[in-house]
Amino acid sequence: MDLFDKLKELRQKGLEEIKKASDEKKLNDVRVELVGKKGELTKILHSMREVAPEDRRKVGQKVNELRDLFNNQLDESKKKLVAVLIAKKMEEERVDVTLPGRKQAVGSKHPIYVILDDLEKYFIGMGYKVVQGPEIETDHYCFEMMNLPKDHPARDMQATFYIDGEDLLRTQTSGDQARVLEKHDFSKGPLKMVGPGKVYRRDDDDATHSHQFMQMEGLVVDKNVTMSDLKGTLELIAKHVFGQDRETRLRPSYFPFTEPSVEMDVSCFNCDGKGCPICKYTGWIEVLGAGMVHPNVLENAGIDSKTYGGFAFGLGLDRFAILKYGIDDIRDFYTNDVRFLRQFRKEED
Ligand code: FA5
Repeated sequence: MDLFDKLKELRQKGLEEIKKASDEKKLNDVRVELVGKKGELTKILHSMREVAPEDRRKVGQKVNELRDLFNNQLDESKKKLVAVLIAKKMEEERVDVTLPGRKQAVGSKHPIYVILDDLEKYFIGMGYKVVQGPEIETDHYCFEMMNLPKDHPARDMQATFYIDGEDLLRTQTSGDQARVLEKHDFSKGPLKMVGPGKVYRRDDDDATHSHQFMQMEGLVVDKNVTMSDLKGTLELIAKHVFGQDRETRLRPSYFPFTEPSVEMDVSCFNCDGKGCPICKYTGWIEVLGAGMVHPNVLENAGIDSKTYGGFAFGLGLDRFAILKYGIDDIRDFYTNDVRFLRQFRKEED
C-alpha cells in the first residue's frame, strides 16, 4: 500500500476513533495515538524515504492537512464532552432556590444569667474576684464552718436534700466564704470575692419561692471594715440593678454567720409598695441577707478576728430578676418555656 492509501485509511480510522471516544481520557489516548510525538502521523513522516522525491512535498502537505483535521476534530469532541459533563454535574447538584431555607434557632441568655453576668462585671470593676463553689457541698463548709453546729436551730430554716450523712445539695452559697477564708493570704491584700451559683432547699414553691434558685455570695474582709461599707455596697448594687427610683430598706435580721445581721427589701414592682398578693401585702420583696462577719467564722478559718473583720451578703438572683423584669412567678425561670425566655433576648444585646 502506498503512503497516499495509508493516509486515506488513517483518515477514516482516526475520525471514527475520535467519534467513538466516550470520555476525556479515551479522547486523549486517541490524540496521542494519532497526532502524538510517536503517533501514526509521525510514523508516516518517518517513512518519507520510501516516497519518490517528486511526491514528498505532496505527502507532507497531506500529512499536515490530516493533522489539522484531527486536531480540529479532537478539540470539537473535547468541547462536547466537557459540555456534557458540566450539564450532568449541574443536573446532579441542582438547588431549588424556591424552597424555604432551614431556620436556625438562635437561643438567648437566661434572664437570671443576664443579671448574674452583669453583676459579676460590676463587682470585678470594684476589685472583687469571682469564685465558684461546689453545688454538692459538705455539711462542714455549708454549716459547721459558718457557725452552725449540728444541733443549731437555724439549720431548720434551710432544710435540704442530703446525699449522705455529710454531703448535701447546698442550701446557700455561704460555704464559699469558708473556702476562700481558709486559703486567703492577707499579706497580699484584703479579701474581696463574690461566689454565684445554684442552691437548693426544701421550700414550698410559690410566686417568690423555688426549691432551686440562684444566689450570689459576697465577702469583704480586711482591717477596719465597717457596717457603713456594707450599707454603701448594698445601696450601690440596688441602684445599679434597679435604677435610682426603686426604694430599698434594711431590716434587722438574724444569721448565725453575721453579727449584726440585716436583710434588704426592694419595693414591690407589682404594686409599687401598696401591697398585693405577690409581696404578700407587705409592699416589699426581700432580696438579700447580709451582715458583719461573725468572729467565729473568721476564727474557724484561722483568722484573728481581733485584727480582721468584714461584711458578707447573699443575694437572691431570682428575686433580683423578678423585681427587675416585673415577672409575677419565679417558677417561670425553671419551666423552660421558650416563649417566656424569648422576651429577654434584647437584654443580651
Ligand atoms: C441566706 O441564704 C444567707 N446565706 C445569706 C447571707 C449571706 C446572709 C451572707 C448573711 C451573710 P436567706 O435564706 O435569707 O439567707 O436567703 C438569701 C436570699 O436568697 C433571700 O434574700 C432571697 O432573695 C433568696 N431566697 C431565699 N429562699 C429562696 C427561695 N426559696 N426561692 C428563691 N429565692 C430565695
